[in-house]
Amino acid sequence: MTTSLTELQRLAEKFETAASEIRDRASWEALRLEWTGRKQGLLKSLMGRMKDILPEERRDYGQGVNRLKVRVEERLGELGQGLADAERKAKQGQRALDVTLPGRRPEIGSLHPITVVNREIEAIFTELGYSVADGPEVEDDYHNFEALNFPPGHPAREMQDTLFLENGMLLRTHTSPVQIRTMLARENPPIRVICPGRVYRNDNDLRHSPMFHQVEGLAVAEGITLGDLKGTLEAFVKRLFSAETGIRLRPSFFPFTEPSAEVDVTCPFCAGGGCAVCSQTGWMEILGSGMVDPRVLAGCGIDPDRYSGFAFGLGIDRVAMIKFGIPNIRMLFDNDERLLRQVRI
Ligand code: 2NM
Repeated sequence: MTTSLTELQRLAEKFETAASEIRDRASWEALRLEWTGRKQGLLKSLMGRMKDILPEERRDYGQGVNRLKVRVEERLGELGQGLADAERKAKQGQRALDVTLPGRRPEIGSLHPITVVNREIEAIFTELGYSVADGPEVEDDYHNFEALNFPPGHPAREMQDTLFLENGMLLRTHTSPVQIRTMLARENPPIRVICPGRVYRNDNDLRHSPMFHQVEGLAVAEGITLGDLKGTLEAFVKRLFSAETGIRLRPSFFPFTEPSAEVDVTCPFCAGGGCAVCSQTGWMEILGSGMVDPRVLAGCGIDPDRYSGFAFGLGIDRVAMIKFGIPNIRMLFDNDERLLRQVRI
């Protein structure tokens, strides 16, 4: 045998050894490139040597290179197929569904304390025959102040309390404008409505958040008295806190009610005995209320000589803090899951 044929023989054996050692895609790819690479592949350069071979040996040499090429391609194909099969099997193994494993329990969310209290309040008043209304959070001066009998220079209208927008509108400072809109829209009393929602004030410290939640209630009909207000609020707080809860009314002032009263409830923590939460007074202030001022009724097209009404308002956030023992209003708006997890209904 000539040198070049011996050389081919030696290379073929080298290939077989290398091929038998292939275990993974990377070494297979390296071997494939080494042998069949279009530019630098061994087979290519063996072909290129043809012109240096003695003319009488060319035929044998050519055939030898060709046989080697066929063998290399066949073996690489075989190995490649084997690797692909193994890869597919491994993937299927990963995806396999083990039906004997226990199911994954879905994470159950909880309602925000404000939502819980809001729903409770809506349920109580719906049972008492009230409907629930809502309205815009961006309001105008008329619905937020003027219709509620705020005089032009009233301090509550000032910048330090109200958040004004650049277009002359404002963020409602209470939900009373919804009650005004309700009175304006209805043909005639009786009206019984509560208006829960977000309200805004230019206040931001440990006890105040610039956005908070209110519910206001309104009842207008013939012959409504302060006694109706008192009985309604008493029934309400007994449902909201407990049957033992009592109320007391203290004279107060609001531009939109006359007379007006602050409403205290017996402290839900000490049942009126006095504790740290109620500063030893036995009472907690939670509501503002009063008989709707005749000027407000008249402004909404309701004859104050025929109809009277009471109204009240309370902060939902404050009630949620009391009911769930939340010490800081900020905790209501931090979205810390640890707080949300503790509120279970
Ligand atoms: C309160 C306290 C007292 C109130 C009055 C009205 C309306 F529109 F009828 F005049 N709505 N809400 C009212 C009365 C609200 O919140 C502390």
